[in-house]
Amino acid sequence: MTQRKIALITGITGQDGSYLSELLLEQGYEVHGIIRRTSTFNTDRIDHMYEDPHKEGVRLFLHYGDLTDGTTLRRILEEVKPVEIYNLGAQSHVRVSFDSPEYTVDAVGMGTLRLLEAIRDYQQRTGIEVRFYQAGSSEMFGKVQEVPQKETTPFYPRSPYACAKVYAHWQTVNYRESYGLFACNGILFNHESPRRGETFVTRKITRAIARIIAGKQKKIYLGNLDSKRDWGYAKDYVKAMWLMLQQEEPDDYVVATGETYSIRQFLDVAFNYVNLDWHDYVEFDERYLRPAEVELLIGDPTKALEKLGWKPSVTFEELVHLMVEGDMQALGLTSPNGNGSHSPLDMATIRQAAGSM
Ligand code: NDP
Ligand code: GDR
Repeated sequence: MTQRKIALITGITGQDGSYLSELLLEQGYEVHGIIRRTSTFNTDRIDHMYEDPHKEGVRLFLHYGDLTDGTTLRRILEEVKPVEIYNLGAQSHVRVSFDSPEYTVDAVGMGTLRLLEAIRDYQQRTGIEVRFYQAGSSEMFGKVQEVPQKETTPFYPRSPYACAKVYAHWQTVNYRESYGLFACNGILFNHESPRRGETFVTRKITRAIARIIAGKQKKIYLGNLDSKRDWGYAKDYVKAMWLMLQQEEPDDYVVATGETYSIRQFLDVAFNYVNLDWHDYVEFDERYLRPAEVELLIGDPTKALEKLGWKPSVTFEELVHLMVEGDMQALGLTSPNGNGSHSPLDMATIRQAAGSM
């Protein structure tokens, strides 16, 4: 009998953590996640997978911890004995990282180092070989140096968040080269879904559309509409994370669609879908501008396509529609185009994508 694989995920309550947990559970893994203690529940996105740990056959377990608390990370490793670790935990909002730079760098940069150090000791002491995934970001490319951006494109981070991710990236490379750790950096471009955090621009827009239709909101206030992003579907992207850890050799990979669109274009597709004109609803608020902006991101995923056999399954238009439908459904609304029937994605797909929003 082969032994069940044990995976540990930091950031399990986030967008990616929830989709990755679903994927790993489907693959037969035992999944352990680190959650932060909060005064209100923060497990909405994973509640649909969670079962009472006293029941037999349960394969999803949660542990209190924090990337700023190295002692707890070490204790969790000892208890859980994982063979794959996915480091998704982060203060992941770029704008917020300008307001809270020290905390962001502590969680994102130092947090990764704490985890890598804990893994080094744990691996040495137990002899268990660990595979490590680091959630790197296209934000590391920052100011445009090359188009499209690929694994060899120089980094030019433009926020405390991005600087911390660059630090975490190089520490991960360093642990691979210094200690032979099976460590991979995914350099993931923006990926979205109905489970995307409500303050990221895509979800902010699709949620506002549903609320406008429901009469709960009149306007939406946004910042820079000219920046361009390479937007993919989160569920596709967590598959790439898993694939990286199934290869013979550890490596770093760009994960992207190879297409880029501005915030204006996102607004066009999202509002057109419900037959509204965004110019009637969108207002400018300088609060949402960043001290330094990343103007253009477009990734070259050739390496992931060729080596991992990965490819995106959802087009930009489909992604936007999926998100609008998700938010409409959450408010009990149906698309004015007839319950989304003209959508290229059927309602079962939308329901499954949304899971717990
Ligand atoms: P989310 O913001 O949705 O989730 C972040 C997760 O990290 C949450 O579970 C959050 O917990 C947890 N977290 C926050 N601070 C800490 C901390 N100090 N210690 C432990 N856990 C913490 O992010 P995504 O799911 O979108 O992204 C996952 C990872 O991928 C992040 O590292 C992000 O920076 C990176 N990334 C994301 C991209 C994207 O487009 N989504 C693109 C490239 C990289 P809580 O729920 O309690 O807040
Ligand atoms: P990003 O995502 O910074 O790319 O980071 P976000 O959706 O926050 O911003 C994308 C672009 O939209 C512009 N923008 C606004 N952004 C927000 N959040 N709110 C607004 O009101 C608004 N108006 C305009 C921004 O200026 C920006 O140009 C995301 C995060 O998930 C990171 O953790 C991840 O590493 C990167 O994607 C890849």
